[in-house]
Amino acid sequence: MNNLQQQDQEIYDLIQQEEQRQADKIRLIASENYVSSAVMEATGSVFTNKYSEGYAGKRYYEGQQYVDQVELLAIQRAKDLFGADHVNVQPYSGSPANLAVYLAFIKPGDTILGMALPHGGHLTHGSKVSISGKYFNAESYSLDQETGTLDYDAIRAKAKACKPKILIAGHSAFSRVLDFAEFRKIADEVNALLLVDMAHFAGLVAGGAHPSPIPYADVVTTTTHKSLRGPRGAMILCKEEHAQAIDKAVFPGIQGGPHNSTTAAIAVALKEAASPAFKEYAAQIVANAKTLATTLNEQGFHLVTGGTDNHLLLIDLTNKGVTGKVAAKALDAAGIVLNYNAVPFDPRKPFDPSGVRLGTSAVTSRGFKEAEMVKIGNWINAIVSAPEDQALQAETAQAVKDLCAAFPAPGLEHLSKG
Ligand code: DSN
Repeated sequence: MNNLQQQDQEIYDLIQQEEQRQADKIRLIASENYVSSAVMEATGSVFTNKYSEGYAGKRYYEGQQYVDQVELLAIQRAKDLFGADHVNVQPYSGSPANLAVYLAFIKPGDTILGMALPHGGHLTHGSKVSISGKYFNAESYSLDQETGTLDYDAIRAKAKACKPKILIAGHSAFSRVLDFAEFRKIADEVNALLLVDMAHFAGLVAGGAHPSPIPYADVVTTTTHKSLRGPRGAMILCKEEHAQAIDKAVFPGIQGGPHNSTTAAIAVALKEAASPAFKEYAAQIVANAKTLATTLNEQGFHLVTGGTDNHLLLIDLTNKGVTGKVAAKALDAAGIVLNYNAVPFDPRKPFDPSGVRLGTSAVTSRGFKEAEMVKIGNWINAIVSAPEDQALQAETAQAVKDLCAAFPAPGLEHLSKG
């Protein structure tokens, strides 16, 4: 980054510091990852200079000889990887992708039904503070208070009562596999379109470590940067009959020109995700999450749903006498980065909730396996048990740094040589 350093020392320095932070910390934010150097290079390529409103072969600007090829490659790779009829790779991220689905199929005031935000759903699935809850009649289903899991009979009853035009399955803080066949049945019973938002677990689906929603859903949205390990972007995958409606909704419905450098990087990530190594990666993400869950269970932590089937864990810290925010800040000081998170039926406010959320996609990318998960679980227990102990935090941060040095993160190998 010689040019950047010469031109803008401040931003250069901040990038160096962020690189070092990502190299030295145990990153457990469930929606984050480390992209490969190849994905990073495509993200920073000259395709950032190009405008391309429209779709391959039907653009509103000339000079698309190479952009069209990039976009078609990304689309073909996504279709092959997920077995989808049609794919749109242009959404800027997950929120515009979901908004495009609403624009394609419903009108303001129509009813949508999704998982409640405090129960693990996403803002864009109908939260009252998001456009999805302001422009549409957003109804929600909750988790069962006893088990912390989904009660499909209750979802069915809710759907029959509110008759949604779109039934949404998907989450950003739920640690179990969804029963897509059951969601399909419910959608059919109430004549709703089934939208699955697989943003969190797309990488697991790609690697065969999670059931695929593609055979069941009318439309599937996903970001590309979480477990799928690509650049910040999104895709919409759908049945052929919905292709035109989806494409029109993305452009010109809510977006202008696609971010072509992102499209190039999505194509690279999809090629990586089709490799045998990615299958191993996806399986290891789940194995790591299960080991971390077991370690934390043994230390008396209360995991919502009792454990995990995917990359994610949600811990209710109430029995530990610590709030999510206090725990998250203490852990960050100890080199373990995660986010505080509401738990189902949380009596506390979202900005200072009772829980924390953890995910294993990023640490698995740097090669951590079960043994490292046990260490992490033990460190989390020690820090959460004494959140004011700054000496312990400093000592743990050094131990975390030493461990990270032995497992160079993709793209940051030059910083982790122990
Ligand atoms: N903000 C993302 C997450 O952390 O899950 C979802 O969009």
